[in-house]
Amino acid sequence: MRKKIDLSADWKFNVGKENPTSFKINDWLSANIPGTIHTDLLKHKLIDDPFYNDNEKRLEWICTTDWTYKTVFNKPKDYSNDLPVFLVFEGIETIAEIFLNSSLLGKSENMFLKYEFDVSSLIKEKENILEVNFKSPLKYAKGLEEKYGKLPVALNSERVYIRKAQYSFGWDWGPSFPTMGIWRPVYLEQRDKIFIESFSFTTKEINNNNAILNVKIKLNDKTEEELSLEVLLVNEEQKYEKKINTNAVINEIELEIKNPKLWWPNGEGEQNLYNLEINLLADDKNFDSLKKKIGIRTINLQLKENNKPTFKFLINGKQIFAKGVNWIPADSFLPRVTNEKYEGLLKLAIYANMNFVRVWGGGFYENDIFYELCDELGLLVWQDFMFACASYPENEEFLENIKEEIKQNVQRLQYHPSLAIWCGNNENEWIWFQEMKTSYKEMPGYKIYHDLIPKILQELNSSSAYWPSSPFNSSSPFSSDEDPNSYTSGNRHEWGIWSKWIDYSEVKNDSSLFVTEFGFQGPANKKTFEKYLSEENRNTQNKVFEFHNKQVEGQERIFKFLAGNLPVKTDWDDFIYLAQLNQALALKTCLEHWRMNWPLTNGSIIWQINDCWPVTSWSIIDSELQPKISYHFVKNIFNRKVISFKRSEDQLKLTGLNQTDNESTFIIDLQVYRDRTGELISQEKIEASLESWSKKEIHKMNLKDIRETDDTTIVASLIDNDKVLFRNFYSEQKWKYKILSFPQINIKMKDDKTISVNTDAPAFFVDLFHPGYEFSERGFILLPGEEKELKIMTNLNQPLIKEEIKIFSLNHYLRR
Ligand code: BMA
Repeated sequence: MRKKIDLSADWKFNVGKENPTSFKINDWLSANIPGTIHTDLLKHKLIDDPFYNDNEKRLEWICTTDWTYKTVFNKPKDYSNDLPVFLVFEGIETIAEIFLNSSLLGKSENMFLKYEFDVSSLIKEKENILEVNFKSPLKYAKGLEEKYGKLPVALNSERVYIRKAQYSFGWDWGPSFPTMGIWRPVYLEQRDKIFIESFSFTTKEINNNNAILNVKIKLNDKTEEELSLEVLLVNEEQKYEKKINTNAVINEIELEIKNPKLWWPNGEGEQNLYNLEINLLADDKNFDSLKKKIGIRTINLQLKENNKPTFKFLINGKQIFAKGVNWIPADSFLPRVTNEKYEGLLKLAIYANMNFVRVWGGGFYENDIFYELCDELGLLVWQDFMFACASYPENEEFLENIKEEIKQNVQRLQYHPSLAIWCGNNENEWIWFQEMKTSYKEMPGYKIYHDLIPKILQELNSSSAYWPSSPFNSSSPFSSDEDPNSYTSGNRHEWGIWSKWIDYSEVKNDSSLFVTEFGFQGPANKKTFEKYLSEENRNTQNKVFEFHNKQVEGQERIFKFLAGNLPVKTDWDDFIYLAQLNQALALKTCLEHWRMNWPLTNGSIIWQINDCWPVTSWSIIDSELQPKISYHFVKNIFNRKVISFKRSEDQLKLTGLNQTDNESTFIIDLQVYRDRTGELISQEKIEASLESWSKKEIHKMNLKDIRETDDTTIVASLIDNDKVLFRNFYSEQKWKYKILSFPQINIKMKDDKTISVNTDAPAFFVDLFHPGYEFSERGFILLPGEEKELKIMTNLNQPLIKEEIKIFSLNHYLRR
């Protein structure tokens, strides 16, 4: 059996050999492992908070300096002298030499690799000195760029020469902190002479309530003696086992399961998991064992339907509409991301009716906890390999390095039921095609995604789909279109809107088959910014505030689109509310268009769910884990049943979409309001029956019949069990031109967990702000006669005083 001893205690750090600054530490200082140099310096108050104001500017020296980490440990007493001892680093960021008792064990050159050293001949009983000497990643990458030549790369160019999370060099939403450190656990491990080196698990097929499963087990070596391998699969009700005798290195075991409990993504069924246990036995001795949670499910990416291109996922043979988000690293300093933070963010995705999350290629292969949570919660994972927005080197050394990276990470993640698709990279082909105006086949790095990765995936028995890049167009047989970001086939990134300065209303012309990126910026929440910006910087055209938006002309776009749609106000609180509201309206408009464009469109994945620091970005949840207004709009439009208005000539049509497995009666309360007076002009109740997975026109209105349409807002509520399940609206006039009546909004304290609100006139996009408390909904439409309950989301020991709540609504800015 394995004996694992954690080595994260008692580390110290100091400046390393090369130090271009005058910075000195007299005594070795305590370090946190896993950790980074930045967080260790911060812990000792040797630097100011890197996220505060523009402190980033003054911290570059940290990454041009070398650093040394060391610890002293004793050999574990119960380790046998007859078996090897391994020293395992699950992650080193990035360029380092590792010494044990002054002997060089090896070098690390890839942050995405696990490094393992046989230290049997070097380890002493007592006082082993382990030292890790970090070299500047910037100098390393620059050195290789000088040697091999500059490649066409977006953002910092030398980053492509180092296997380190690419966002750490700075991105259009993230600061540049290319940090160093032992960023994942380090431990000693002793194993028996024969052990399980790796395994894979796949669902080969499911038919007639029978599942055929395949487990592949690789041992580290072959043996003379006969061993047996036992595979157990257990859930609360079922238990399956199979045992084989073996002395081979590679072993394959097939299991047939009757009436399996299938794993489904969120909204489609339960997330049934089984405990998989593999035991390697000889007579009565257990040499090694492994335990994982697996799920039984098949995943297919369908690219063709009725001889036309499509892009849709079938889970256990059943279609889904992919509703999801792009995920970026949850901090600039990865070891700080707690399990609670992962859980908080992913649960928010589920709460917003999502079923998909894309791990974007400029970050890192996420921690195990991320995929375990996705399995448990039902979030399908689109997993990029870690290459983004660039051409990549193709020299032998580089290719060898990434081969091991691909192998290790595929082996680590392959078995998760949530893992739906592997993707070669983010935007490399598309950027090449746009910038170089030639075929992406000429792009340096091409063979990584079109040859090397697919081969390794096949060798390693991965059952998930593979797609070379996002976006990518498989062109033939449907067309000879060479643009990787095309409507003709494959998936798309919609960045005309926002990045190319096009307004979100133009989404109506987008006929993407599947959208893996689109987005719209909004500022972080007021409390979040106020924690990281000193008072004099809380101003919409302040340099330090703009420094917390990393896109070139990001802030300019916010103002342009605000001016196009909503009133422009530059006072701090007003600006944050209105800019967040505009982001919310933008995402709602786009998502609604693609949902209603089903079955041509089969998925829309928002750029981006989270942030790695306090910033104005495309995220829908800020770095303090506080949802922006957009988050609530997304949650609403990702409902499985929606209703949508569309104007065609003089008619206004209301269409229903039922993406549930049951036929459903849509009960709709349709109310027409006069804007200036807030008067209810008409109210109708509409009922329609919609088959499972169908869409149909429910109601038609003649616009000519509505007088003064420019002074009118129509609100349609989908009623379920006497509650509003979903609400939508139509306004002929742009919001910015409207004049709205001023509502009297009242807040009542219900109990210590709930408040309620009501109004005497229609109130649009109500948001309640309290300096201490958060509420369960933001940006909602409140109609007269309604009593809307909101949950208090924060646990504070002091009572909530309702007079401290500031009420925002669009009516406040558009009053007569
Ligand atoms: C796409 C992404 C990211 C980027 C985002 C916003 O290009 O893949 O690289 O952050 O758009 O510009």
